[in-house]
Amino acid sequence: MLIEKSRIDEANHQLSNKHQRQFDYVAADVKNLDEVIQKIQAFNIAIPSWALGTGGTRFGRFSGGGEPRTLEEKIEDVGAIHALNKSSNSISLHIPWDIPSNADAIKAVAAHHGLRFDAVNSNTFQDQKDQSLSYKFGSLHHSDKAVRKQAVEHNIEVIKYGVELGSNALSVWLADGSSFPGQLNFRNAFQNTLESLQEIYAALPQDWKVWVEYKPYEPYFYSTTIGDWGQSLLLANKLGPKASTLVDLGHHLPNTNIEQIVSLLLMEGKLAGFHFNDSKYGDDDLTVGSINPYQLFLIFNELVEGMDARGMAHATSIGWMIDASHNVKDPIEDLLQSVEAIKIAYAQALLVDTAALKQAQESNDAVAAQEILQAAYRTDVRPLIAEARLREGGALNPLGVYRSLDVRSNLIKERGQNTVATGL
Ligand code: PSV
Ligand code: MN
Ligand code: MN
Repeated sequence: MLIEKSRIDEANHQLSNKHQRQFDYVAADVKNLDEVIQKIQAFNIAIPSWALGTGGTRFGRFSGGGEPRTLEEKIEDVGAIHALNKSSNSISLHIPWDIPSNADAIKAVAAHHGLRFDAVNSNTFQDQKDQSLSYKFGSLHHSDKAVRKQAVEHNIEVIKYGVELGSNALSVWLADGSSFPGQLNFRNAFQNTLESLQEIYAALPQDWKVWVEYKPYEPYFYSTTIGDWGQSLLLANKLGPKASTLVDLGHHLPNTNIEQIVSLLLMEGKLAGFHFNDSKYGDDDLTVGSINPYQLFLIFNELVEGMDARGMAHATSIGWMIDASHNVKDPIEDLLQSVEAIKIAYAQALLVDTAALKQAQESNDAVAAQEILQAAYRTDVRPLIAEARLREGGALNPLGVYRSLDVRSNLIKERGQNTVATGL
């Protein structure tokens, strides 16, 4: 264990009076206070295994030191995050970056930290050594049936690893696309993708799901075969009830109205879940809430309203995951910030006066609608989240405890300065 519970308790004790004052102030105006706190307590966000190392750029990579060298160490890092925030109770693996050589042993390490396995991710966007056919021109959409077969088999293998670990969803992101007009026949590429996904779908265990991620560009720059939510939804509808659309916030062209997309996917029962991150330009994978927290709040407002309308449990009906990684911050600190930002947006959305908003919408009162949304958005909900963490046994100030315990320096001593976690 990287973080002793007694150290968290000591730190909480020191902050206790200040917290109580701040909590009482905001709590006085919250209707259904206990229900709100309980919902925040139940809400967890999965951590991707590839976010625990410092991300590289096209131009270089600068290790922060003490990065996890093995899957066990990645799990240990997520365990530290969860011990502090009590909101990150699962890890999402990317195969083959994270091959579990002994599933039972890996499951035991995870259980020791109170963690389970979220969706497993396949990787057909890189060639692995010993791989016979190349993905240079795509994988599931490839013009060559043999390449498609290899990629389908990889996805089926990923499902097998997931089954052993107790996961129940396969997340598929394809880099498949083209960089020049004329390079690709769009319809053939789409049909090939559909057929390949149908083969993967047929291999899903009864209680499994497949989540189809979309992205408009990168690594190819003219077309992407699953480029937007329309293409993903088309595939998901053709595949069947186990298939749905995964929304990665960074996978939209600038200024796209993501909250509207989310609302309609939810209406159709086809919202698989999220890859949370933030961005200024494209798939920047920056810390959640660091650039556009209002957009995040508006997304959560649609989620809460749409889920309540359909009677869906917020915490468990869809997949909640971070997908962020960059080369500036300590990854554990970055992930603590991202989880906090997600919970802030969620808590603010829980405070929206839905009855008043509905009335404003029905009477076309745009001024009142804005006031209602922004009253919730401008509420400082941090004491509510801290209280929920406290009730779960976490830290009032996770980042503060992480820094005061010097966790990173200890990791560097144990693992070394020039460590490289597998991932991008
Ligand atoms: C692609 O940009 C992506 O968002 C997909 O989710 C991948 O699985 C992940 O990043 C890691 O490369
Ligand atoms: Mn993603
Ligand atoms: Mn991405």
